[in-house]
Amino acid sequence: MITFITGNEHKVIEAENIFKNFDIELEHIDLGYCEPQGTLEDVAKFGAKYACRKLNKSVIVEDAGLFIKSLNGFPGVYSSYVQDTLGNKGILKLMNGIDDRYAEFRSVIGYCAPKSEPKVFLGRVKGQIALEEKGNLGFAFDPLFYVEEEGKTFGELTTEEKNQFSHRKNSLQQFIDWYVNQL
Ligand code: ITT
Ligand code: NA
Repeated sequence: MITFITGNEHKVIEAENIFKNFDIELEHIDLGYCEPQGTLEDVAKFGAKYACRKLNKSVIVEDAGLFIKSLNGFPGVYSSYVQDTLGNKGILKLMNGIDDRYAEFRSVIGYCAPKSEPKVFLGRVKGQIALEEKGNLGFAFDPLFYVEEEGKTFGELTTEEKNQFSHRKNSLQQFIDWYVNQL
């Protein structure tokens, strides 16, 4: 069994939906830990090791962010803070008049097992910052994140649809491939 440490219910729903296709049992605990300042990888490694040692269980944590090219990667590692302060409206204001709207979501899964060191798995997905928020099916930045191939924002995709190709799907799939292989 693997324990997913997160305070974000939406992540849990997406992860459960991905794990159900594999023979891996997932439980969820909201441990609440202090995140160090650093890259997504640093945060995921730290969190996984901390939770693993604390619970003496195999755990995964995830650190994610939205990286906007024309803003030099902002909000990036500050995504959580920016979502709670500027919000999507604030991002749209920053993007006002900017033509290059390329952005990507990144998700880093940190995994740690008792007596081992943590490992990380990076997933990404490419998109554009939409001109306005669209859809209410997702969470946080989802209504802003437009995917050309779908002709829709993440906010307009169901969990099933988002899970076909999202940053979280990509990082979790890499983790699962590795995990299943080392069993
Ligand atoms: P944890 O407890 O797992 O850390 P969190 O919500 O703080 O949950 P992150 O730090 O990984 O998650 O995420 C940074 C921000 O990016 C935060 O505001 C998230 O809501 C947002 N975010 C992460 N994944 C997202 C997704 O798939 N769609 C939209 N927004 C997302
Ligand atoms: Na977080």
